[in-house]
Amino acid sequence: MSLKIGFLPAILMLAACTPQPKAPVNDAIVRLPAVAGRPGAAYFTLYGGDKGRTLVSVASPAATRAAMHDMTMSNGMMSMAPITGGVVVPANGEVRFESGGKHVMLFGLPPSLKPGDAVQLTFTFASGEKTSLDAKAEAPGGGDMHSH
Ligand SMILES: [Cu+2]
Repeated sequence: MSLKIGFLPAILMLAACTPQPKAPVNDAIVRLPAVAGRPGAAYFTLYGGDKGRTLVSVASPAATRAAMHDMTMSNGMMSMAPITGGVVVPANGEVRFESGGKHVMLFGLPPSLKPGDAVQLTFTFASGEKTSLDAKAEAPGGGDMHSH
């Protein structure tokens, strides 16, 4: 009669063992600039896979230039600095690029880009691995602390 109760924990354990996505990058979006001519920002999640990965650069054919930045707190002020030496993603770990943290600045995006458009991003890793994907352009929103 109470036999079925035993199945539930087994199912929960299976769910917790879901393997990491095979793709090194997921959930990519490009936040369009609020004012044409200002840089946009790309946000995404990096996955380390079995061995870990180090992201060394991100580029986009839609932008004249792309740069990885990180936000840091110093003396109570948020400031932005270029990321040098790559972003290390530990094996089976993940690193998120998100508003208020790490981000990729995209300079020189065409003013014709609108929300819903696809923006190609190419990620290069220290191993030589390269991957490209289409990030979805999103409308400018609050919460971006870019002062470029
Ligand atoms: Cu920036």
